[in-house]
Amino acid sequence: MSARARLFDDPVPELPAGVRLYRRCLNEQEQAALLEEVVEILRRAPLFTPRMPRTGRAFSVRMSNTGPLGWVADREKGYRYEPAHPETGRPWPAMPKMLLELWAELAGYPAPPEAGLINHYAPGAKMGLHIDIDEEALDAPIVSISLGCSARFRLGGLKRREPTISFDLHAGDVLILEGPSRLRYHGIDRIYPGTGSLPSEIGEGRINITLRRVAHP
Ligand code: MD3
Ligand code: FE
Repeated sequence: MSARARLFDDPVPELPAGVRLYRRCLNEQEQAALLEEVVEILRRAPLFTPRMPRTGRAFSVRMSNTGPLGWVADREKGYRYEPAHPETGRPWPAMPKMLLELWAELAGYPAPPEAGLINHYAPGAKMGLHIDIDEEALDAPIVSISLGCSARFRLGGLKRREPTISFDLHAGDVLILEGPSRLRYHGIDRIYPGTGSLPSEIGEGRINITLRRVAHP
């Protein structure tokens, strides 16, 4: 099988309740339009390197945010949401209309997302198994959009040691985590270099945007 065929035909295991995967939810044109918005956001709110609380160890993923709140992480104050960029001190750029529309269409939640966390994976970057628990509104889903290179995604249980399933996420895929799956462990094992493209302003690799409701409406 060719690399292209494999990219489109790779199997997805049966997904647990509360996990919805929309393969190629965004077509090429929509991906390009969204990436233009991301370029503009990153011009005003450059990617920063988050650090682990206490140890100060750097993430290999670099991040920025869009919307009234953004997820940040540093040695001193740990993981939290802030209204401004940690380095520029400026408010995060407004959430693009297309992201608000995507949330309204798919999330089934009575309030808009407050944070759009933008993760950039250069080749070699990964994200260890973790849970997303810094939001007060844990009743809201997380909507994740993948752009650029494909990546190996791992989804576990509610405890770190439970078995995991793995599948690939490709450009244009939208993954929704809700209800019983909202607190599952998950991570990105690796990206597949050369499987997708990002604008030159961003460089090689993968972008993931997660839309999050932080406060109870
Ligand atoms: C499963 N991002 O930003 S998105 C994150 O591809 C994060 O950059 C990964 O994990 C990425 O926190 C994965 C898919 C995702 C997001 C949230 C989840 C999967 C999830 C929450 C619960 C279970
Ligand atoms: Fe996460």
